[in-house]
Amino acid sequence: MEKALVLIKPDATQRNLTGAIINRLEQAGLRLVAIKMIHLDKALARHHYDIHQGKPFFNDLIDYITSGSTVAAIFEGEKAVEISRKTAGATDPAKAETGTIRADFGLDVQRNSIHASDSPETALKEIRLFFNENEIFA
Ligand code: 3AN
Repeated sequence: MEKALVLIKPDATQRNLTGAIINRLEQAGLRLVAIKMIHLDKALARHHYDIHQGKPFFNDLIDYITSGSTVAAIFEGEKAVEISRKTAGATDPAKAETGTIRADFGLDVQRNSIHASDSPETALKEIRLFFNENEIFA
């Protein structure tokens, strides 16, 4: 069964949207198999967003994602990656389809409420970064 890593970002945890976001992913047919609330440190944030190193928004992105609490979760299901990204919507909330998490809850391209793994391979790497084996339920 495929797994996807989801991060409910500080803009969403601060606005009490954690439950609503989890609910949308569950309603999309995915099953929650791991969850924790953390405060990312800069090293973990830089590692997670490694592919954006050198981009103009990188430092702001690191400051933002380390600015408050984040909920890290793993959702499982057939096509979990595709379904979680579809439920999340486009990166820019202004361009995201109505009814998606980012369209409904996102504030701007940085504070877009959710991260969802972009491929099954990335998901495995991201899951290893945020979770130990014994924190993941079958
Ligand atoms: P997605 O999360 O939709 O896969 P990515 O991987 O392109 O999007 O971007 C990762 C994160 O970097 C985004 N969720 C957003 O917070 C931030 N980001 C991407 N593009 C921009 C941008 N042009 N300006 C500011 N932040 C950005």
